[in-house]
Amino acid sequence: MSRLVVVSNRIAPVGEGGPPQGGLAVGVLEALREQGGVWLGWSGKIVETVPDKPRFRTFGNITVVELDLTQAEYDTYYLGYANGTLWPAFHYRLDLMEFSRPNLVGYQAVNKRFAKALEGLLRPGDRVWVHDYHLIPLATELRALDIQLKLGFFLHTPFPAAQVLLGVPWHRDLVEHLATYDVVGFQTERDVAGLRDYLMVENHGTIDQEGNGEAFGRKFVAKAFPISIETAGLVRQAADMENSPQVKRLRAAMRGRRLIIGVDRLDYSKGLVRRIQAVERLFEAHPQFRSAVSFMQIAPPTRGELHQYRNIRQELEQHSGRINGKYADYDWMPIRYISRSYSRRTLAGFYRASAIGLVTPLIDGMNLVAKEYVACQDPEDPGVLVLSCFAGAARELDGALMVNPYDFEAVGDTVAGALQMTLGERRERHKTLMDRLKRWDITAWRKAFEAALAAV
Ligand code: ADQ
Repeated sequence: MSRLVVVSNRIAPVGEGGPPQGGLAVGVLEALREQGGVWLGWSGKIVETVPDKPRFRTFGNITVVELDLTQAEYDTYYLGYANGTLWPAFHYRLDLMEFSRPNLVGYQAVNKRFAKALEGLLRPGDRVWVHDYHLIPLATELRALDIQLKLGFFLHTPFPAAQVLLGVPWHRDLVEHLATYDVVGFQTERDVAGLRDYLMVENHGTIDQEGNGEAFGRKFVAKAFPISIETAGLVRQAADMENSPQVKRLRAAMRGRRLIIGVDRLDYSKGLVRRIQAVERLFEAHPQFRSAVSFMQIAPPTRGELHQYRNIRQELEQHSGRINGKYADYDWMPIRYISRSYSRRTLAGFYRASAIGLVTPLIDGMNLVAKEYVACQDPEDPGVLVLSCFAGAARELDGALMVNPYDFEAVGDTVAGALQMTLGERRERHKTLMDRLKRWDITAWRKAFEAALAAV
């Protein structure tokens, strides 16, 4: 059987009893265990000089290959280009995008080094599956080494509209790299359309309605494969956590009040300030909910070295402080803003204990929190998902209450409506959502991608 070779910036802990893992890790590990294979990525370590050879570890039929980065590589490839140029641009924030030639050079050099490390590991018949914006040029580097294996790529972020992509210097190279893969997977049709429009506007090629692409003299397949969650596992975990000490403590702290929950990485794409303003609107325009509900936002910091991330926390603290100052009572706190992280198990219990899941990114590739919130509900008494129409997940989760996150007043009013929804409607919506998540879980996602790669 041919092996699967997965390449991503970071590798999830494999077989070492590490922290419980999220959707992608579960899906990828399941595929690797079934077929045997290799997972290559950055170790997370920064070293003075990189060793001549990558480190190998073997767990049954899976080989994990770890590469270290130098400080300069981390600064240019990871912080500079991947997270300082591509992440903001792909999330429609050209105003936050920074670009420098040394960062681009560093990004290309690390991709070249990843390709070199792979070269010695690949065997005839292997299928290579590359993940995310850190590694877009990898196909070009592998082809330059005369590797003729099937190469697939999956983009976890949105792919922006043509007008936005045109703002990224060297955009043509990026798209040419993408077209070098055999299969380019996106989260939604919106993202496929972004690539299609760009190729048309710039006169580089076409993608037909079936996803067959032709550009820069190459043929490829570009399709939507919406990532999902390990639905069955989460359903069990949330039920198991119902009577856990953590959930009991949370319920005791709520003292019979209902909970609205938000869970995100602290990122400007997640719409956190407007979300807090929506909660302010809820308490302002719907006073019956004062003292009756609280909003808990869990948002541990990420990418703290980048200045674009430094002010978000402060801004959130200011808004929460102001709203708490305005509405709090001696026995009630309207907003709890928590910047530590919790295990996936604990989060599953917290989701189940929450009447509303408030997921309002300004734009998001998919947003797995939305799907996880739904899977963790008690089907007999489910909570309501309030979801941004700009999350990739909105395309599938039509049982949610859809909102425009920029209209925070409407979001606040929608939350008020959700808090008053009848049990019958909540059950009906939850059933619609669960039908989708049971049919299309993480296994279905990765099998669809693998089938597309096998078919080329
Ligand atoms: P993220 O931007 O990290 O992922 P998201 O999909 O919401 O966004 O979360 C990924 C995982 O991290 C989920 O399993 C979630 O539970 C977990 N997570 C998020 N916030 C957390 C927190 N505060 N504490 C603990 N765990 C937390 C990127 C893209 C998304 C896309 C995913 C997967 O930006 O659009 O859905 O990849 O493709």
